Amino acid sequence: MTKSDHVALTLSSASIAGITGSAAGSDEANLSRKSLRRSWNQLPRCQRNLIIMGITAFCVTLLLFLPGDQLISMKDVRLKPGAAPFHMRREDTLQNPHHHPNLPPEKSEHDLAPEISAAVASPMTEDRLTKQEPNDKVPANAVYPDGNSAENVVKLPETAVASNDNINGVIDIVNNVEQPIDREASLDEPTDLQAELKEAIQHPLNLAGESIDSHLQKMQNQLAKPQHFHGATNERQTAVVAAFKHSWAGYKKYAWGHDNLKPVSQTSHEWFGLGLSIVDSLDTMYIMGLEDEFNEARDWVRDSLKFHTSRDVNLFEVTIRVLGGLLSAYHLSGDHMFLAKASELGNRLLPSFLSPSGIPYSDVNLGERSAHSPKWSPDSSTSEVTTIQLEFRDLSRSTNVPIYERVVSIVNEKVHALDKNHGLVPIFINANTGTFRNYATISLGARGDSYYEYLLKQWLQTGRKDNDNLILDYMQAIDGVLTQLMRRTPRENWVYIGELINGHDFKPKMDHLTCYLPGTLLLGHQNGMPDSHLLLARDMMDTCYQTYIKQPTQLAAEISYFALNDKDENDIYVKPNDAHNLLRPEFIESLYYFYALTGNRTYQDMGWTIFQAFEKHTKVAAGYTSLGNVKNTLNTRMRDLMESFWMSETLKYFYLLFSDNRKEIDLEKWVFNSEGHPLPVYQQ
Ligand code: DMJ
Repeated sequence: MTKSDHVALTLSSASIAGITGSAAGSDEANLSRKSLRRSWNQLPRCQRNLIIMGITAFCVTLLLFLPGDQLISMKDVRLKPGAAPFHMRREDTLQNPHHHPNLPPEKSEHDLAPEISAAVASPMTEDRLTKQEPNDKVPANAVYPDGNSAENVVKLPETAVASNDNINGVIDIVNNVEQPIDREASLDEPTDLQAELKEAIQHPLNLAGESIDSHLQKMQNQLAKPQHFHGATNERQTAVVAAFKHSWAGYKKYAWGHDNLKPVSQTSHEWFGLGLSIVDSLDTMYIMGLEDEFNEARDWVRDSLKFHTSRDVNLFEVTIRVLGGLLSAYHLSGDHMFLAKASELGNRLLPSFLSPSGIPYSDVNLGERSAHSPKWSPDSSTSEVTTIQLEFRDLSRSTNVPIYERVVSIVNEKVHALDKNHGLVPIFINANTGTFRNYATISLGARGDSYYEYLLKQWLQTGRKDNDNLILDYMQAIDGVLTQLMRRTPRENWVYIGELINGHDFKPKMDHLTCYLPGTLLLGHQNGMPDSHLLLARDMMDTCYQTYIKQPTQLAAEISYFALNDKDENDIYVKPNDAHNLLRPEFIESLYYFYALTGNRTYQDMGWTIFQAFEKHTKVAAGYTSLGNVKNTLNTRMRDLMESFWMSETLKYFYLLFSDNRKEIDLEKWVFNSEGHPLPVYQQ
């Protein structure tokens, strides 16, 4: 018997037994098998070849007639070359991490130890999280490595990932992969999308072919209902409300209708000419129960907020501050005037998406309705093009007009398909070519930060879908943070996140902006992300707090550096040019998440220390000012600017951090955009 005969016999036997399913019939089966084989062998070779070709042709025809979605689902399970640590097992791709809020059910606490192999103990004391139920599963001595093996650090679900080639192919064919609102629309030709875009741009006062007002009128019973807040309930909250009122009074007196207040010179500062401080503060006032202030701001928005001036604005900044501010005010107050304004603004921002690649241009002229790359560079910032999705999606969901969500979903897919460094992205991307800039820095600070934030938050906003690229990219990125960017200082073991200059040279520098990460990591962990995320979150909280309390003013500098070895005098230090403080919110935001998700009041106390430092060093007669130097209490060099995020974010997060009700904003139902504006979570 030849080798091929043996194979044929074995296969045939198995299949016949399978079909008959009966041991009693095995003799009969043997006979018929033998006679079949004999007849087959008696056929001339050319006839046998013809039969084989016929069967092959039949199979190919069958494949061609399979429904399209079956073919795509077959594509999904193809390997992505070199995509470790993802390994292929189809059944694992169906596992939603949300269903496993801590460890997978089959794992005990003991099993955690090898998974987060031994390294240096965290300086974070365990009692910080002791009151929190879900986090209690983490052993008190749990540590995680700062070595170089991704697999040892984070166990991602073993997952099938479509290859970049596949994804590009799908995009080319259907123009848009992710279309949660209207799957039919995703099958449009690219020209239909362009036509729809142009229609919205040409008629900014329309929604879906009719006036915004009549469109919203028809949606009456789908519009948001007002939310109720009680106002301050304790001394700390009352102090924050007083700080807000002081800021607002100065702004009102010296800068009303302008973007920002210059509280030292008592003048105004213009950036986009959109009354940024008013729009950015609406939801803070609503949450704080400041009814009079909210109403005067509301009237200004209704009567004076105009978008038709010919002026370049930054797509990202206007999206997170103005579009996000209007949408949040709408969802909290139920006043659809805010939604109408948001719709007009959304239409006027759309020209940014008329780039050859679909990656938006950074600058858009709201009046002329045209867009372009920044004057100083051909590239957009990566964090900017990936931090507009929550807002545009919410606009689509709120108005039932899909175009806004469609354009930002295309950005998601394009960025997803690009090659990354262990899930980490370069900080510049070109809107014409749709590719990252070669050798650009990798950073969790400026120009990179909220790319990672919005991966998680978009996934939360859309109902935490199984096997979603957003959450897979997020997990891979945090794996990259752990293996490529995280280090500890030599003496005090402070954990920090450095940068990769040119994409590979490690620099021990961390922007204050990066201090948003611990809060985001904890939010992710609460929603099923691995325990290594929690451990990093806790260690980073410690470090970020140190960047405040190590300074004589107890205020953090814009940028901190970390010792690489014993030769550096201090483990954490600040260079003279980086010693400014812009009243930024990121660390307060993280404190808020830690309190809201654990109930541990230690975080409130940490926040109170910092709040008092702001009161002491940044408060002036007309508001609160940024500082030029946090390193010397006698020479803080006031910089004379109160950015809108002070009232939008910093004071809002302080207020919520000090709340007696840690669920004053329920994080199961709301997701904060990058400017601190809560937007509703959708079920899908
Ligand atoms: C804010 O405008 C937003 O938080 C943004 O994402 C980052 N920078 C500022 C606050 O620092």
